[in-house]
Amino acid sequence: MDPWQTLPRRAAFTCLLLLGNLPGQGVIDGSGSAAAEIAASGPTAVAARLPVRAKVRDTVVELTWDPPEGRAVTGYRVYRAGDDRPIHGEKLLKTPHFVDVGLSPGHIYTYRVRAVLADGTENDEYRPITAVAGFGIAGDELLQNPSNEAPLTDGRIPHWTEAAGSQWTRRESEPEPSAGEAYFFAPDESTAELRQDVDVSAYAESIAAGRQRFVFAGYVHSWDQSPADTARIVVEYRDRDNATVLASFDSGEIANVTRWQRMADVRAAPRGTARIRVRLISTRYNGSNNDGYFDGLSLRAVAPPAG
Ligand SMILES: [Ca+2]
Ligand SMILES: [Ca+2]
Repeated sequence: MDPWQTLPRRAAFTCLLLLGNLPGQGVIDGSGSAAAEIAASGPTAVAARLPVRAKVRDTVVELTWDPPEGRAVTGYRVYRAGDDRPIHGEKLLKTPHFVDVGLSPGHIYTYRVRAVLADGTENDEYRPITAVAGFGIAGDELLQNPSNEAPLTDGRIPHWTEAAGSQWTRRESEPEPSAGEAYFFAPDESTAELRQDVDVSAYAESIAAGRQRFVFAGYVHSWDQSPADTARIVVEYRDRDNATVLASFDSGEIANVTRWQRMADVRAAPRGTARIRVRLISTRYNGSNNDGYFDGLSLRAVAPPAG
């Protein structure tokens, strides 16, 4: 029997990997072990998940998928990320097809498809798909720790570099996060900057051809005071030597004291782009705290529309 099948679902296990030499096969220098926490989450954890296809137009995304094999399906539901209710209301979709309309060009939409089985449960076998209306299908998230959800490491935010200020941290309330449990915040600095460089050399060929787009999105918020502190995001497309900025998006200083304000940028990477730097800059104009906040960041490559 496949040993993985015997693990209870939705439970965590410690997996111990032992390295050593087999008799007569001295290929490993020494021996050792490593432990890692893994989670058992049923067959989908080990089987390839089913694809969802998308055609992307300016204000419309058309989704299609195949029924799961060997299962009786009574219908389907399609969700947008962050929504608890299906886009199409309570009525099940009877065919593996859905058209989402009235979208905003340049906005990012992530869809989750669920097959509803005969017993009424939802089958989570389909891979989520992310589309940028008007541009195409977006790839995997390229930023590490993009929403500041990872625990601090030695008091620092993992995967981000403090370019100015040394107290960047996770803030969890007042205001509530835009996404998840926490957001980016530099408490006591007058000017603070946090940055992350993303290596995009994997896209060198399409960048050289001038046809590789990337989409950036993020949210900013400020504390309600006057004048208010500001949040600014700069996204720089930099060359191989990391010396020249070939193109950039600059939100300018934003002081939105009432809600998380979304900003987004879709652009073709200039030829020669080798990395993309995301810079979070907060500036204090009032009080002791620097209250420019950042959350829900995203940087993804965009594949051209299919068909
Ligand atoms: Ca967050
Ligand atoms: Ca302040």
